[in-house]
Amino acid sequence: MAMTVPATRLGRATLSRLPAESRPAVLPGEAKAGILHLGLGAFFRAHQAVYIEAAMAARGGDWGIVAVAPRSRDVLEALRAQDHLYSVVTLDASAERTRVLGALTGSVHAASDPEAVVALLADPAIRVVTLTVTEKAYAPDAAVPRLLIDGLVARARADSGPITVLSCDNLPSNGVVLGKLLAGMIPDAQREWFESSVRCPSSMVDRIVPATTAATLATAERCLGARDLAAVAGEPFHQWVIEDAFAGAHPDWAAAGAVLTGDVTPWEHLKLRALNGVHSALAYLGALAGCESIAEALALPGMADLLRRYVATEVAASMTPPDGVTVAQYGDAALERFANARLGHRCLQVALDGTQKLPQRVLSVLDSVADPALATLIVAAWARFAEGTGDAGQALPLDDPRAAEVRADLSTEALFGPGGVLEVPDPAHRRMIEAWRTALSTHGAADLVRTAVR
Ligand code: CS2
Repeated sequence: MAMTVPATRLGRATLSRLPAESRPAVLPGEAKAGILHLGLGAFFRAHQAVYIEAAMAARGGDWGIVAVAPRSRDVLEALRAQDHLYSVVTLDASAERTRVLGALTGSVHAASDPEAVVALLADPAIRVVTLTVTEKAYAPDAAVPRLLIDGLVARARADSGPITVLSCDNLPSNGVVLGKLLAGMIPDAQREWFESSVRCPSSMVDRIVPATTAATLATAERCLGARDLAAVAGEPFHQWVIEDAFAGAHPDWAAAGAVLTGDVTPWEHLKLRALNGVHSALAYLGALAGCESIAEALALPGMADLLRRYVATEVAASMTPPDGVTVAQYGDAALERFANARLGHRCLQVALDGTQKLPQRVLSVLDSVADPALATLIVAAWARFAEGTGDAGQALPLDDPRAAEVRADLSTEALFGPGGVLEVPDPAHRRMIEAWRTALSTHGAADLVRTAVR
C-alpha cells in the first residue's frame, strides 16, 4: 500500500539539505537583531527582508530583523515553528525560483505582548524600525502609532540613542506623514529628544506580491524538498527608493540595490499614479467584468490601450517624473509586469480599501489635469464596484474601513460631493463620473473598455 510520508518542515535542521540555489545568504544566528519591523505581511517578507538580507550578505552588520505581527498569529506561529526561516518564490513568466531568507532573528505578537515591542524599541541594539502597516494605520487612533510612541518614550527615558523609523507603505510622503503623526503624539517631556534623535525618511517600495495560496506553498515545497508554511511569492522586479535622511546607523541598502536619494517625491508620485492607480483601474473594471486576476483584466480587449492612453496623457500631465525617466515608458513597463499571469494576483485583493488608496493613486491625477476623461472613469469604476454586484450579477465584496459610510448613500453627489467619502471638488468632474457610471451600468465594463478609446 502506498504511504505518503509527510514532508519535513523547513528549519535550521533542514538547511544543509536544501538545493544550493535555495540556501539563505545569511545563516540564522550569523547577525544579531538591529531592525524592528512592524507588519508581518507577505509584502515585507518578499521586499524589505530580501533587501536587508542582501545588505548584510554584501557588507555585514548586525541588521537581523525582529518582526512584529500586530494582530494575526498565523504567520508568526508558522515562522516560530521554522526557526524564523521562510522562502520567497520568484514567479517569472516562464520559471520559478525559491530561496530561503535568513534575515529574521525573532518575532513578537503585538496584540498579546505589547511590552515586548516597547522593550525592543528601547533597546540600543535596535537602530531602525521599518513599517508595512497599510494606509489605514496612519491615524492617531490606530494601534501601531500608539505602540511606536510608547516605545519611543521608553527609548528616550533609557537614553538608548537615535533611531530611524522608515515607512514602507504606499502613501505619498510617507515619512513626512509618519513624522507629523508621531510629532503630534509625543509627550512634551520627550519632544526635545524626539526632534534630535528620531528621523522618518520617506521611501518608495515596489514589488508585486500576491497573497500566498496553496499553490505558493506547493511550489516552495517542490523547490525546497521541505514544507514552508510562511512562504511568499513575488514577481522578479523589485525597487526601493529611500530618502537619505537617517537618524543613525542603518544597513548598507545601496549595496543591496536600493536607491538612496535626497527627494523621493517624484518616485512616489510616479509609482502611485502610473503603477498603483492603473492597478486599481484593472482591479475595479476587471472585477466588474468578471475577471479573477489582474492579468485577465489586462487581457480584456481595449484595456491595455485605454490604460496606456491614461498614463501617457493624464498621469504624465499631472507630474514631473524623476530625472531620466519617462512616465509613458514607466507605465508600459508596469503593464508588462501586470501581464505576468503566473502571479495570479486577484482583482479583489487589489480592490481592497479603495477609499484609502484612490486619493493618492487617482484623485491626485483627476485634480491636476484639465480634462480627466479617464481618471473619472477609474473613479466611476470604483463607485460601480461599491454598488456590490458585477456585470453578470456576481457579488462583489466591499472590503474597506469606510464601507458603511460608502454604502449609506451610493449616489455620485454623496460619495464625491462636499463632505463625501472621496471629495472631487469640481462639479464638472463629478458630472463626468456620473456619466461614466451610467455608461458602465448600461454597457458593462468589458464593452465600455472595448469602445472607450478609439
Ligand atoms: C497593489 C499594490 O494591492 C494593491 O493595492 O496596487 O499592493 C501593488 O501590488 C504594489 O504596490 C506593487 O509594488
